[in-house]
Amino acid sequence: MSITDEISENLQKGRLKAVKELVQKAIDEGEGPEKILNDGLMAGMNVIGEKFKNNEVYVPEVLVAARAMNAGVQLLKPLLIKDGVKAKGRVCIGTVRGDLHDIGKNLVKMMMEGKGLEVIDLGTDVAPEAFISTAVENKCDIICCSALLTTTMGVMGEVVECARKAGIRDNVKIMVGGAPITQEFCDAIGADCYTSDAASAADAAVRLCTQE
Ligand code: B1M
Repeated sequence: MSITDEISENLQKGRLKAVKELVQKAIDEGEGPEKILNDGLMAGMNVIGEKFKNNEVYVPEVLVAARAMNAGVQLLKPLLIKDGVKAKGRVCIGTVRGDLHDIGKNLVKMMMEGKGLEVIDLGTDVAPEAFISTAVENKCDIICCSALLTTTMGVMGEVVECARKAGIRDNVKIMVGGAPITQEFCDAIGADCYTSDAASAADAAVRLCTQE
């Protein structure tokens, strides 16, 4: 079994200590951080997600797997973020109102910081008004919204509408993402950019901040 498969297996069992040890071992052996993230941690979390959907595991098992995932991600963080990169722009990010999923949002934040963007993290369960007031107060170039639930993705449309009502729609870009989000949805709510994963989100954000 490859080391990334071992990481995935242990993450699925919520074995935080083993996941940390294996991630560190993979790093020490020279495995790339993106490969450890994608083939190890995220692969394991996808299996848990499928089992959750099929009622083969329940919230407590998902939570311990999420804890193990976070522990592994923390070890990868310094490798995914390059030091000393000059800020290319400022964004605020959050998971929308009613939604507590933050692992993907945290990955997007990490990748954006790695590309030299200044990121204001609003956390989870963020009201549309909070995105707007933060963007205004901090002169953000982009508002980034994450949603993992079909029941909360509609809040992204409210963020776009709130930005319009506040008169800042022409000054701020709005990026959306998360498992249920699609390009069609992004177009339908009038957001500016959809990306399916954290690395593409960071690339797109740099493009949006540097193009005038
Ligand atoms: Co939840 N949950 N959950 N959950 N959970 C899902 C999302 C679900 C798909 C599981 C399933 O049924 N298969 C399902 C949603 C169904 C639906 O709406 N269609 C679900 C449900 C139903 C629920 C509850 C309602 C369960 C309940 O209580 N009955 C509940 C809701 C709580 C709430 O939010 N109000 C709930 C709770 C939880 C936990 C708390 C137990 C835990 C969250 C812990 C945490 O985040 N701290 C949890 C988890 C872990 C999951 C799964 C298993 C994994 C999510 C995850 O972290 N994936 C998930 C199943 C799945 O997705 N396979 C599931 C790893 C992460 C890296 O991926 O977040 O997709 P993701 O991020 C990706 C991309 O989407 C993208 O980049 C990331 C990686 O490159 N991305 C962006 C994300 N945001 C972006 C923003 C961007 C661009 C890209 O631009 C701004």
